[in-house]
Amino acid sequence: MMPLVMEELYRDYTVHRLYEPGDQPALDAALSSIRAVATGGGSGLSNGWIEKLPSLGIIAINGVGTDKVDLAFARSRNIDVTTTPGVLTDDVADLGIALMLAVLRRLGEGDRLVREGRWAAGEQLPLGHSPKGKRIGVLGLGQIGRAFALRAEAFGMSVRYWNRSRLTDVKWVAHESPADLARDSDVLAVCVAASAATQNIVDASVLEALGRQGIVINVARGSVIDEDALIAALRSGTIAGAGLDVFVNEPKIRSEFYSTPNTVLMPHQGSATVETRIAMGQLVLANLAAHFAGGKSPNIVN
Ligand code: 8YV
Repeated sequence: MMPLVMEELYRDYTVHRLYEPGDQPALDAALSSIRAVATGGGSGLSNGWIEKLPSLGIIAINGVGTDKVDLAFARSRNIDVTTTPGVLTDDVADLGIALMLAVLRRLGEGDRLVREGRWAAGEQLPLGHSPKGKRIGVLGLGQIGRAFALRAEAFGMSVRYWNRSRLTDVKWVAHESPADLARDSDVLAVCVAASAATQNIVDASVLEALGRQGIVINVARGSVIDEDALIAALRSGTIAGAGLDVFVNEPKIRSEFYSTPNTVLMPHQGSATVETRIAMGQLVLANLAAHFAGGKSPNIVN
C-alpha cells in the first residue's frame, strides 16, 4: 500500500506487518488480539490464518478480487470482507488496452530490437497489426470488462461478450459460451472474476476456437486460463500472441512464459498507479474506520 495510506494506518492503529522480518515476534504475540487484516487482492488471507485470529472482525482487501479469501468461511465466523470497487476499473482496463496494443504493434520486440543494436545493424521489425476493424470478445462483462469494451470501440473495434448472467443493459452481442465468443473474436479480453466456477474457463478448446490470428489479453487472474494450454497454444501457433498481467503462481510464474513467442508480460500492474493506489487505500481506510466505529463498512462483499 502507498506510504500515505500506511502512515494513516500507523497513526490510527497498532499495525503488525506479516512480511516485516523483525516484526514476527510481536506479530506472534499479538495474534489473539488482531481485529482487522488489510491485504492485497492477489494475497488474500487463507483459512489457516483466519483460524489463528480469534478476534478478527474484518478483512479489508486492497483490491476487488476476492478469490483468495473464503467468503463463506469468513462469514461463518462473523468476519466482514471488504473490497475497493470502482476506483481501479479504468486503470485495469487501460492496462488491458496497453497490453493489446503492445502485442498487436510488437512493442516488446521493437524495444528489444532497438536496445540490442539490431535495428542499427539493419534488422527490421516484422509488421504489426491494426486494432481497427478487428473483433474484440470480452470474457466477463463486469465493470472492468465494460470499460475495456468502451475503450476498444474507440480504437475502431467491434465488441461482443460472454457473461455468466444475461445482461439487458448493453448493446453488444452476447455469446452462449466462451468458445463461441472466442470463435467470433480476434482479441479475447479476459476480465472475468476468478472463482471455482471460472477456473480454467479459457482452456485448450477456447484457444483453438480463437485461432491462429487470435490474441489473448488477461487482466483478471491467472487461474481463469489453463496455463498449460496457453503455453502450448503460443508455442505451436494455435494462437498468435498474448498480453498477460496475471499468472497462476505470482511472482514465481511458469518459466516457460519467459520464452513464449509474441507475448508481453507484466508483473500484475493493473491497478498500479499512484492515483488509483491512493484511492484504493482510502477505501481500505474507510472500510476499517466504519468497522471500528461500530457501523457497517461501505464495501462488504460477504
Ligand atoms: C492489486 C488486484 O494488484 O484488485 C485486485 O484484485 O489484484 C489488484 O488491484 C492488488 O489487490 C494489490 O494489493
